[in-house]
Amino acid sequence: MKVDLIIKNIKSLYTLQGPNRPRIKDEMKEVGLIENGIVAIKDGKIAYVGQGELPKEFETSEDTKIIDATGKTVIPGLVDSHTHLVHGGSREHELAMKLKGAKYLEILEAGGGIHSTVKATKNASFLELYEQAKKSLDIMLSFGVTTVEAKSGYGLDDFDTEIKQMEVAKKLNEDHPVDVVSTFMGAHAIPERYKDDPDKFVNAIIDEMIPEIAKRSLAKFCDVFCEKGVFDLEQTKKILKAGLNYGLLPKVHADEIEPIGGAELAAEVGCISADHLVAASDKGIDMMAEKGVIANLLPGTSFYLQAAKHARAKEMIKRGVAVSLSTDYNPGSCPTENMQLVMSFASLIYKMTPEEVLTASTINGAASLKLEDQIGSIEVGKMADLVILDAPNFEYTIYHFGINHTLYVIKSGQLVYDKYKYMGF
Ligand code: IZC
Ligand code: ZN
Repeated sequence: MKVDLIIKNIKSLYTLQGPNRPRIKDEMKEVGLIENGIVAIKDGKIAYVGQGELPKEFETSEDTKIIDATGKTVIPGLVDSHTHLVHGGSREHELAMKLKGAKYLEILEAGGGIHSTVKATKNASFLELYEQAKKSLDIMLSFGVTTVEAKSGYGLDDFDTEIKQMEVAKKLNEDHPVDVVSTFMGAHAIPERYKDDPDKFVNAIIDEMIPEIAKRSLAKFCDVFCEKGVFDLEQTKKILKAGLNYGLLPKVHADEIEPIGGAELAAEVGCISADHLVAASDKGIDMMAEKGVIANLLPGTSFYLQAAKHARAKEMIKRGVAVSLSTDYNPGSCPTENMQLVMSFASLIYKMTPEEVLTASTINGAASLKLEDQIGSIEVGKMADLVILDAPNFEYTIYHFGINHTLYVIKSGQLVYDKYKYMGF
């Protein structure tokens, strides 16, 4: 077999080899480390993974590219499975309010926060939204992210803007090397004109928006901001069940700020993931473990909100919940595309081991997007998405925090990021 690309002499190759399902408990520590590793790629897929030299049956030609990874680390492409990628404007004007003690939900209640981004997104053209999101996607790629989830939710009752956001995500998925998976999140805030009758907005989402989005195949998932003062448990359940009826898989922003039973609801509905979970109860965690709901945790957000509490990641892992990690990149509560920083936070704040962090950011992230059979590990037949890090081992990248360790990114077998080329020398 002739191969297209070989990465050889890899000091630390983390394959994440194992079952194509979310990894739980001690499985999260099993990262399939190979020292002096080698990977061969053909037609965008992994053709060989091993140690030392390539076996004889694999041949090279003049066209075969060879990357010498002496002293370097190779990991699967990172999966950022919770972002609000496509949006207009930014919210730095809210920083002064926050520093004076204004809380996220207070700013939202006063008509700022999400509502401010709704205005900016409505006023932005398709091209402006595309350019802004592309810039973020480029940054994410530079940090080693090869698959990203993108939520709508800055149109709310302005359905055209919701559609515009999802069309931008679709176009970026076509044009950009990073894969973009789309989520419909019309239920992100209660629009001003529905303030006195939020159920009317819930009905509009269920009766008008969800069927149309399903018809146009604009989203894989449906998500709701289930939070005190936003969407309650009943409304959330109704929306997620309606989405399921149209083939949209459920996800939920659960127990981010107030413990209102979001984790329990996620288990009851059978969500693929419940996200945030800062205030999740023991009962909710146990129910999630029982139903196989992934806890998609976002430590960058609780850090940025300067929250008093953080998600109890280690307790969740102990109780058998599969944990994934994401940036939550959004203009309000976590304006960063830096997945590597989030991974350091997960270790330093949650006390997750580097191995658990790596599992959470690769195969478990893939499972949060229902893509675990295609991406998330470096195994024969899987998509050739991998990152070459300028570090002797993965642990080093957690320890040396806040910087970008990426040297090269390979997406579907193509070299799509080269640190030194990117810098122009
Ligand atoms: O724009 O504030 N938490 N939704 C729920 C967000 C953060 C995004 C935002
Ligand atoms: Zn979010």
